[in-house]
Amino acid sequence: MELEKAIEIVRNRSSAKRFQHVLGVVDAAAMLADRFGCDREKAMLAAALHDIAKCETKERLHELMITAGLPQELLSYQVELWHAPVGAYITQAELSVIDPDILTAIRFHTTGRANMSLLEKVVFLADYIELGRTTPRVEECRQLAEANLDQAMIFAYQRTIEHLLQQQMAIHPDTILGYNDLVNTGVSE
Ligand code: DGI
Ligand code: FE
Ligand code: FE
Repeated sequence: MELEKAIEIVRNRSSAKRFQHVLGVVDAAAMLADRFGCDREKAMLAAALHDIAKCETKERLHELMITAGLPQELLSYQVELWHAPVGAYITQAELSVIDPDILTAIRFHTTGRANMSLLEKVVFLADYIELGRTTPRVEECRQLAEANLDQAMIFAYQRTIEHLLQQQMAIHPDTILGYNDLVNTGVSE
């Protein structure tokens, strides 16, 4: 699928604010892809599509989680986690994208997971650091991302997990597994 076409489809399914975020993520993904040797076209396409389901209603997301047979355990977590697997599903079912790298990058863009591919990391981090983000300390994360993808990922995880703890929100196991995997890298048995 062509990037321009994907962007147009997402524009039609998003609020103006969400669409601006998506454009920011596409830019950030291109930059990170070049920097860390990831396929630029794939990174930009996955970034363009990552929040394709974000503006669906909670009811519609819930319905798709069930009818598409997506992981039901997610239904016991915040609705924020549903748009990622639903987005991957819509991308495959409605846009006929079949590239598994792109689909998993969309599917795991919110929680991450253990053993993330380079493309998954690029989309996850681009989502966190895109220039429209005003999250506290995001500038420190952008600095880390200048040189070290994994250190920037760890920083993003630290901030997200801190936030979830502070808000007394559940932490999905994939969030923990993604964080553990990054901090364990390089530690031998
Ligand atoms: O869709 P975006 O807003 O661009 O960003 P996102 O897909 O990373 O979603 C961010 C939201 O997801 C934010 O409110 C925190 C939440 N989140 C991330 N990891 C977890 C989580 N929420 C829960 N409950 N558990 C998690 O592990
Ligand atoms: Fe998202
Ligand atoms: Fe996003």
